[in-house]
Amino acid sequence: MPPIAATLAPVAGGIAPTTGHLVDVADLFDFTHSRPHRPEEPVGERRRYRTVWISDVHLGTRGCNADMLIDFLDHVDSDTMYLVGDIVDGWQLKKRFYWPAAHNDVIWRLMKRARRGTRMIYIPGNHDEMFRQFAGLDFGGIKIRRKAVHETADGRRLLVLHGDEFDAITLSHRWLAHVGDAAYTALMTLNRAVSAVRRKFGMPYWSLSKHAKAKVKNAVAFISRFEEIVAEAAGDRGVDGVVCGHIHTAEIRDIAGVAYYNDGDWVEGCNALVEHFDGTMEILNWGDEIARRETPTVTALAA
Ligand SMILES: [Mn+2]
Repeated sequence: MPPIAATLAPVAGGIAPTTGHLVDVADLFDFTHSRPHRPEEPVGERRRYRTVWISDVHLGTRGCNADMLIDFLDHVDSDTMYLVGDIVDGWQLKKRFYWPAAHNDVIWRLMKRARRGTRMIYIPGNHDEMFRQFAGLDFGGIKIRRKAVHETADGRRLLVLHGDEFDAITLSHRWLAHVGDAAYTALMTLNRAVSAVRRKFGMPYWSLSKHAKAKVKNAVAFISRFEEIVAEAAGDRGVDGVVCGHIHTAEIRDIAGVAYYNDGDWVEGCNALVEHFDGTMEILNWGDEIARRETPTVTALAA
């Protein structure tokens, strides 16, 4: 597998033909002439927001719910979009190369968005830290930054960052982060098995890991400690709030006068954080949205 940075070099010869399930990384960065493997869904009018934040997509891992994210991107549009880190999982890709066509399709849609005129800001996280070296640069219309300050429609200033900056404080030992990572990967495998069985029986998407995590006292303590530390750091910088990802737990919470927002993830929750045109913030749960769309209404049943 070539190092990720090597794939940034422009590729001569256009689109590499795709064979089988995995695709050539080469055609990842040629978006001018390429088409997605799954065509964009022709939705009449995309739902529009002022701002959308997503993070922790973990492309390059089996845990990534790329199909649900593709569905989200085909139904939702915004003036500004922040990619708040861990979009590509370089850690996992280094161990084992995994890149199905759907993962290319996600990147294709993000690049397309930038070309359509959406203001795109990408803040790499710890799993895609190899892109941090490009902070300050623009890449296909996507601005790569270490952090950003977003001004809401109602005039509040929000610090936007991934959140791994606080691992040193929230996790007393660095190796714990790696043990946590291994345990997490194992849990995700189990999560996929449960999801597959549920799909077979026509049951809606339900995250085992999300529910397991909520039941574990330590995880709950870790999450609230993380939220408090991030909010406190944002307060010290004089902003009104903070938007982050990293812990895969979507949340909107006031912490001592600082607005804490976490946009969740696309491994367990399939969440996005959105800002309406009046500055109101909301967490979207895309699994619920799909279920609602696919459930026949009472009137349709009566007809
Ligand atoms: Mn992270």
